[in-house]
Formats: sequence, C-alpha cells, structure tokens
Amino acid sequence: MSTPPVIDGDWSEWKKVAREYPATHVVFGKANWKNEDDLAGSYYVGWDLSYLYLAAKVRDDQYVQVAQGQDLYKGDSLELLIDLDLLGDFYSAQLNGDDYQIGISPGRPTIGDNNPEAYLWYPSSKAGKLNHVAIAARYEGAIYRVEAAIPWSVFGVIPYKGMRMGFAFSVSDDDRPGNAVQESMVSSAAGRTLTDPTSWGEVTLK
Ligand SMILES: [Ca+2]
Ligand SMILES: [Ca+2]
Ligand SMILES: [Ca+2]
Ligand SMILES: [Ca+2]
Repeated sequence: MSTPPVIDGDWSEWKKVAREYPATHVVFGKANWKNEDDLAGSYYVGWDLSYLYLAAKVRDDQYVQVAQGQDLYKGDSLELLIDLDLLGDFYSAQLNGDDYQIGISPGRPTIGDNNPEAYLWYPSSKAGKLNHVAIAARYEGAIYRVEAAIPWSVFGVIPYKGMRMGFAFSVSDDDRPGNAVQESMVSSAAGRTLTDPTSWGEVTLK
C-alpha cells in the first residue's frame, strides 16, 4: 500500500487498493453455527515495508469478549495463521518455527473500547502478548469491522514483492454473554487445521 491505511475501523480506503475475500467456511463448532448472521467474515490484506495490514468484516449477532491473552480465542476474535517459509516446507503437515498463529481481540468487554489486544501463540518460543500491533474496531449493529497493523518485526522478516506466505484468516464466535467459550469458527480455508499448514491457504505480496 503506497499510502498506509488509517487504523480506525473504517474500511473506505481499502476498496480501491485491495480485494475483499470471504471467510465463510465453518471449521469448528458446526453444531453451534446457525447461519451467516450468526457468524461470517471477509477480509482484505495489505502490506508495506513496515507492516502487514488486515481489514476484517464480521457478521455476528452478539458481540461477547470476556477473555484475554492466551484465552482470547474464547471470545469474539480474529485469527491469522501465517507460514513464512512456504516453499521451504510446502509439504510439511506440522507446525515449525516459521509458522505463526496470532489472535486479535477487537475489544473487551465491548468492541472498540480501550482493550483491544493481539496475542501470539506460535511459535511457542515467542508466545505472549504483542504490544506493537495497532488495532481499531467498530460495531455497526450486526456487523463489526477491524483494522490491524502488524509490524514485520514480529515475524523477523523483510517483506518483498512476490513473497508467498501460507495464510488463513479465521474468526471465532462467542454469543454467551459473560462466558468465555469458543462456540464456532469460520475461516478462509475450508480445511483449516491449526497444526497442519498444508490445510491453510496462500497469500502473495503484490
Ligand atoms: Ca481505515
Ligand atoms: Ca454469533
Ligand atoms: Ca512452516
Ligand atoms: Ca459473537
């Protein structure tokens, strides 16, 4: 992106410069998932030399987030899975040190409040809260939008045009007020399995 997006939860700057992709495959909690008003997602990805940018739109009938840190996936939240050595271990069906799992909470207990956070689960050697991820979110009735900027320093790589990464964007849903429970998850990747990077999709930086 030649002009960095303003991280404010407003999507207007993305429509001209990037493409919106769906994340509607139910990959966890099928019995709890009701319909696309209960949970459905779409997203944009962008980048510059400093940040990997994400803009997410989520249809969710009830925003609930009371968990934090390593438990934030038990509330309404986003997840990125990124394999930074896609070509080096293309056929490897297990996680290794270049595979990243990052969760983004759009706010606790309400969306767009002062408590958004990002947490890194994998690689486990780097696990912990990510303090330098910028996050902003807005709730518009049955839809919430999130923008995030993740410094490439989190991944320890310098991005370049043509770089390919394993990638999956997913959204967890919790509709039980006051309770931390991951009821369902939708994903960009139909077979998303956390521990198997060959089940994720792919992103090429353009
Ligand atoms: Ca914006
Ligand atoms: Ca829901
Ligand atoms: Ca890998
Ligand atoms: Ca929810």
